[in-house]
Amino acid sequence: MFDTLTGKLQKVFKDLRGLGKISEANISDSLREVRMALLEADVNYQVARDFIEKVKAKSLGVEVIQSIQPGQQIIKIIHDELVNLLGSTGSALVLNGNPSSILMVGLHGSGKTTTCGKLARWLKKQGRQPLLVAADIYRPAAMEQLETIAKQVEVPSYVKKGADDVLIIAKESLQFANDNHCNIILFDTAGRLQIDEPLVQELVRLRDLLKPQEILLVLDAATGQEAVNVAKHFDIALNISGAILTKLDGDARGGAALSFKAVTNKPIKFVGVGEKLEDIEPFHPERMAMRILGMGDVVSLVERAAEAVEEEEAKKLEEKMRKGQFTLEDFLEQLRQMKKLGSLESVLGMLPGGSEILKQTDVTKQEKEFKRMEGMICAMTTEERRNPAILNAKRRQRIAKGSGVSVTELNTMLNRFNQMQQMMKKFNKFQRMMAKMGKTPPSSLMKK
Ligand SMILES: Nc1nc2c(ncn2[C@@H]2O[C@H](COP(=O)(O)OP(=O)(O)O)[C@@H](O)[C@H]2O)c(=O)[nH]1
Ligand SMILES: [Mg+2]
Repeated sequence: MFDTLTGKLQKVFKDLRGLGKISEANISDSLREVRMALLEADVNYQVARDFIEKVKAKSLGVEVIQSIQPGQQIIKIIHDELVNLLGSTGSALVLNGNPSSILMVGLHGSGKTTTCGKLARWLKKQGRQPLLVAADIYRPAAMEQLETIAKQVEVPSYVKKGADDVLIIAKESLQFANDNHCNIILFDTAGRLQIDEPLVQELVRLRDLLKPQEILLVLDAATGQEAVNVAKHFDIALNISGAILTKLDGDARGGAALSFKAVTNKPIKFVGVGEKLEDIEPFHPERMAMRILGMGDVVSLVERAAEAVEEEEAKKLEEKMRKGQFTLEDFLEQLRQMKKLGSLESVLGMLPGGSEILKQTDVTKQEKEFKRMEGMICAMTTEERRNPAILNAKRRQRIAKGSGVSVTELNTMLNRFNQMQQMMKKFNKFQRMMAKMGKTPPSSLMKK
């Protein structure tokens, strides 16, 4: 479904993902590509333009969440706007009549008759008693088709071959429904190759007689934007209650699905995803957006981070970081080498699960080592401390002697020191992050 669109968007997202900063300049290329992808998917021009404008405005005004990359936030914004475009929330059928009636309308070949059968099957599974009514009097074959489908899905049908007035069929079917305890009547109406006045007149008369709870326009999604033009006409003529998009399993590019709501302001209620009678699904904008983007992971990541920040529960985020990237072991590894932080015991004691680790660690031995390290560093000149690269063999011998250790031990310490510097870089980043979140940086907590 919408493979080409998904492929194009994913390519854009690859570039966006690593984006470190959002500015009009550095997102405009990506947004242009998103717009091109939408247009190629046959999305209505105006709809695509509005979409990009909204995404742009939101992206530039976005509040930066520290723990995720700005580019990922833009992907989330695109997702949210896509959900809006598709209709925000799912729309259920309104079936509060006794019986309820559903008028299925649409052009020839859009999938009306098939969809009537699918919907009847679906409603039956929901515990309803549907009745299928053949209200296409112009094509005897259409009546037979509906009759066959009704048998396949095991629901009753009202088919009156040779009838020449849909209003009579409609009235009689109401009686039939009553006699057979059916509480939802699905009318399979006639189509045309193009919407025309006689068709509209007939549908209007049917509508006025039945006062249906739903007038569902069956639209072939493969016809792209053209489907939206058709929808506009049907909506003006009949005031439809929603649409069922068919053939989304085929080479539909997405244009119809993505433009329908924006153009008609009516919801898509179901989608047809195959020729078989079980191939129908209630339409969920959220799920459809996820499918189109193929980016569920990023979206939920941003959602989770945004939630945490929204709640201003920096503590939670902190814990998350510790649980996630920042394992206690990593941290401990650093702490072991960071003499300046204070007593190992006090530091570990402050960490979740730290007391457990304390039990397993030979703190005294560690602290002793810290002391020796301290001694070695003290035996260095300021210049040597600032720039260990100048430590040649002669200097090393002097320092080892001065601090009472072997040269090997000094060398080991220097190697460790090197590693420690790398670690410290990481740790500083952590501290800065904590400070930004309004938490006391660990170093000031830890200094006693
Ligand atoms: N692949 C696919 N084919 C469908 C779908 N819905 C309907 N069709 C096919 O579209 C053709 C026309 O369907 P039909 O119900 O007779 O259209 P109608 O003229 O509007 O009543 C048939 O061959 C159906 O099998 C769908 O969701 N997916
Ligand atoms: Mg038909």
